[in-house]
Amino acid sequence: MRIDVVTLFPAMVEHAASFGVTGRAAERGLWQLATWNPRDFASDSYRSVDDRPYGGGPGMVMLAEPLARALGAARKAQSDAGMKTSRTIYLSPAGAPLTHARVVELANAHDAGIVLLAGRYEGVDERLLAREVNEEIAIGDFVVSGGELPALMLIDAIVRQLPGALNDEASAQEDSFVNGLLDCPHYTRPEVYAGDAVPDVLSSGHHAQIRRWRLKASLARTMQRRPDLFARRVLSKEETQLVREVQQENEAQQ
Ligand code: 4GY
Repeated sequence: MRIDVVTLFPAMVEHAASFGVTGRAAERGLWQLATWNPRDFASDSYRSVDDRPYGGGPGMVMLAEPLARALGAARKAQSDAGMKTSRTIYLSPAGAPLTHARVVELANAHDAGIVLLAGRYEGVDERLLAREVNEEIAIGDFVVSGGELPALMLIDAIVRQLPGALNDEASAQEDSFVNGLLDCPHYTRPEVYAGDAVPDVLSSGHHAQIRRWRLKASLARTMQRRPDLFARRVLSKEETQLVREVQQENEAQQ
């Protein structure tokens, strides 16, 4: 997997990606990162990358030309490195909401290069986006100051899906969203913390009961916190029974 990021802050992306799961996966050769600074592709002596918006208003807009050159250099580098295709993704709140399913699709396209465009200021000249961007993705319904953190979040989500990236392969399969449910609660030592004990079943060693408790806790949480996710979920026979138990327990509480 190769990911190239076009950004005014290449050090921010390279540094953040060098830690933890993404850093280790790069050391293991599971993915390669390269960054491209549009400032290095500017055409004037000031190395301008932005200008005032047509129509007026606050802030600045990123110039199309340096971005087009930087994207071109990123794609050429991907092609030279043997990638069959390059897909350009722009991170913006106006994009399609990112889902775990889309992350898995991107992670499975091993020989397809990914080019991420991280914007700054008020955004990017629309003509550049129309010509050069294949897909616009939002990581949430909120606004941050630049596309770098969203790009890093997308990178982290993709890289942790690559085989060998996690020390325990099973852990990626147990995360929230993998089976359309939120993750269950987790506990570690001490067995009693601040007068609060760990649920008995988790120290019982009874694996079938532990699995059932965790599935039930995931269902209860998803119902409570994410009714939208729960509504889309097709329940197995066992899950239907567990949901019934959760509802009965909730009624008994009221
Ligand atoms: N939310 N999801 C997001 C964002 C801010 C381009 C500069 C988001 O993906 N990106 O908030 N990006 C950027 C957008 C112009 C600010």
